[in-house]
Amino acid sequence: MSSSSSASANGTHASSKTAARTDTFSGVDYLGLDDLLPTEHKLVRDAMRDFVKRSVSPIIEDYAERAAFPEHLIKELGDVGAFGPHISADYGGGGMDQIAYGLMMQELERGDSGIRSTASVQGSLVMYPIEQFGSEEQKQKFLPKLASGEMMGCFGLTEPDHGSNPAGMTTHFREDGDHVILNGAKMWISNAPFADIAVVWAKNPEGRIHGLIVERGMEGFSTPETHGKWSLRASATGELVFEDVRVPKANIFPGVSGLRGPLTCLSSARFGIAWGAIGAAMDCYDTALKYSLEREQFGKPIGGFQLQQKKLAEMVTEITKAQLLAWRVGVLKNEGKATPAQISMAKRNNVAMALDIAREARQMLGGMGITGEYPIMRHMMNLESVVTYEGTHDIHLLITGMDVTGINAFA
Ligand code: TGC
Ligand code: FAD
Repeated sequence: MSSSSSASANGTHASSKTAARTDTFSGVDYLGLDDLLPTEHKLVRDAMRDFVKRSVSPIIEDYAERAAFPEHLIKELGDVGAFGPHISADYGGGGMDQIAYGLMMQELERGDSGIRSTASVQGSLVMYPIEQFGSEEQKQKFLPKLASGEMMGCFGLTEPDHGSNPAGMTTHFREDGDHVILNGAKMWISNAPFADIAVVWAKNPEGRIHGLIVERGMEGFSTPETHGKWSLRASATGELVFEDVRVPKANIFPGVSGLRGPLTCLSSARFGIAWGAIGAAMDCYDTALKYSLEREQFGKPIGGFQLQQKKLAEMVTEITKAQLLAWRVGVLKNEGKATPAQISMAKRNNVAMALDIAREARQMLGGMGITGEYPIMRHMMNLESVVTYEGTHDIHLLITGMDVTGINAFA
């Protein structure tokens, strides 16, 4: 159970400093979906679950309270294969399929959405575009180090005035011999404060979007940290500021231009989030279920009251539906058939499902639910970012709406 080793459901109170949790999570599989997974998927999933129990659960509440990113986890994340499991083994990636990737994101987000963010940005938004659109030289130079965690990356698409509508971006570059000169700013960028490289999307003088790899240390490039977040507190977020940054032309992706480039990366990351959100939901459900069997009021466990059972029954039902949705999109993605709109549906549904479950589970713990003795409030706050980034809940609804009607309702 995801409860504190120093607190029980019967009458103890939150300590002033959050104690390390004893994490006894063992999965949520109401419909026997494990039968759909081959042994290698289960091994990958269980290895990541062990990593989370060993290295994330004991420390994460403390880091979230202090709004600090646990940088010491980077090496271990690399060692357990969390960076680019779906990237070719030729370049240091895991060479695994999409369902293996999804299961890894599920387990990481069961630990914390911020840790999953770090891994999914690295794998889907930095390594993936380099693999898909980069030159052979870029692949050789960056991918093996990104896979091991020796080098960390971030992804700059969003700007202060262009979030849901990245096509309006104003970050731009002009040619200067064998370099380009980059100007502009990105904001809300996960991993920016410590990243060694940034995959940046910017317009050329003709207004066409291109992807560039900007390296820390290039003159005029800075990454100020964003403070004051009540969500994703254990993840480092920042800006990317470009003031006449000279970027070698060799750092531009030769293989793509236009908004299709960044949106292709987002399809990969959104798929991972559809799985990740299940992890957060499972942790909230598991915590609430166990608490409801221990906590007594009116002379019996609160899990014996119909209103509490309704919450638990609905939670496990919604988790099961989300698992099926993620699994099916994973099968389609492995076959190269998943459409961006299908991925949008899975991201939107599963994150909303997790947020609803976090809110219900929080209530089931009464006052204890607002403390860091249990993981639910942290998941709930994290999910407010997850429901916003990688396309907001409403943007994904509009993507589904456009897909079924053929009519664009964005503008
Ligand atoms: P639109 O005209 O629809 O499309 C432009 C071109 O892109 C293609 N395309 C896609 N390709 C691959 N995957 C997708 N999901 C795609 N969606 C569209 C499309 O076929 C077209 O190609 P081409 O070759 O014909 O040019 O573009 P639009 O300007 O109308 O925009 C559509 C809209 C609103 C859906 C899109 O802009 C959008 O998705 N907006 C949301 C922005 C967003 O998600 N930002 C995320 C920033 S990164 C982030 O949040 C990381 S958080 C990481 C973490 O911490 O985990
Ligand atoms: P806006 O686009 O201003 O939207 C505000 C509201 O208006 C939303 O509710 C939206 O749904 C609604 N809206 C907008 N357009 C329409 C429309 N046409 N019809 C109906 N409603 C509409 N970005 C990156 O590039 N890289 C990152 O690593 C990254 N990490 C992030 C980490 C965190 C913690 C957060 C919070 C964000 C991150 N983002 C990142 C940015 C994220 O992708 C954007 O916040 C998101 O795309 C929404 O953009 P916005 O915040 O500018 O909101």
